[in-house]
Amino acid sequence: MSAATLLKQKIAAKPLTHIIGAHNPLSARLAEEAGFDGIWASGFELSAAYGVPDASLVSMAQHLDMTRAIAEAVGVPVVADIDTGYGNAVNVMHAVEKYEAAGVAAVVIEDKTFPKDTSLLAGGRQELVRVEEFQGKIEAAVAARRSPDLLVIARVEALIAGLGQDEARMRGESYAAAGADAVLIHSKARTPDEIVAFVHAWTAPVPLVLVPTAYPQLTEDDIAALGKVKLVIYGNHAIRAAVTGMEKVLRQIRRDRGIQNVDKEIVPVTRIFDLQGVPAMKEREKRYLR
Ligand code: SPV
Ligand code: MG
Repeated sequence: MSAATLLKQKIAAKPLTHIIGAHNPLSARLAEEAGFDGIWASGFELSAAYGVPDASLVSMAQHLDMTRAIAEAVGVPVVADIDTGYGNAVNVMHAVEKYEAAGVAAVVIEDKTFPKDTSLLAGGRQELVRVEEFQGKIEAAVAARRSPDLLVIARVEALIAGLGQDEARMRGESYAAAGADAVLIHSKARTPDEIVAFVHAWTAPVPLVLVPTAYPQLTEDDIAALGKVKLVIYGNHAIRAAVTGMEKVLRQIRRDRGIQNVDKEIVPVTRIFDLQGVPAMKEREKRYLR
């Protein structure tokens, strides 16, 4: 079964499907092992991994390569964060063709101008494209997919841009009318009120997607109870966890002037061997090396 069909079936079968951001195959494997339904090939995480702002500086080729490597490394479906689609509707079609061929189950396209600025940055430069232009991008994405199961998710940034509930709802409805399979409504409010109000007012016949980074109080049970939301994305917790872990251990090595105390704090090298697939390689050696 294709990744797209798998994700579509999961979303249909479960009250709420949960995916989490990864920035490489290793972090994606950890997410799969932890029991997440899928992987968010996050632009923010990959930008951070490259040490650059999440502002359309990482190229499509870089993100596509990493997304393909992630999709190859895990059995759970991958949802690609393709930002603004790397340009206009023609760029979107090219991107959808390439990401679908890379094995993703869904693409998320946001209604910001290219180059974008990241959504959660205080005072970020948040400019949206015209509604008609973005409808054209959604229609282009739908036309470009080979499988009807590849989900095209339209991301509304109107609340992020401070344009209010009416603008956000109008945009979401317009994108659903243009053929989006789901609408991601993003918010940087520190409490869930803004998102809860949006969800309550939502009447279009497509499900919603939430990214509760800024309002972590809203649990999966809370989200499921809202109805209408079928997918939750945890945007950047893997890269933040990685920084937390690395900072602690690297600083301790400098403090201790040696690695004598950190071994008990970190996984053994054998754990990394397992995550790399060394046991499977050894099986191959046994069978074929002569
Ligand atoms: C990402 O993880 O790249 C996202 C989510 O798009 S956010 O960073 O909140 O915009
Ligand atoms: Mg992103």
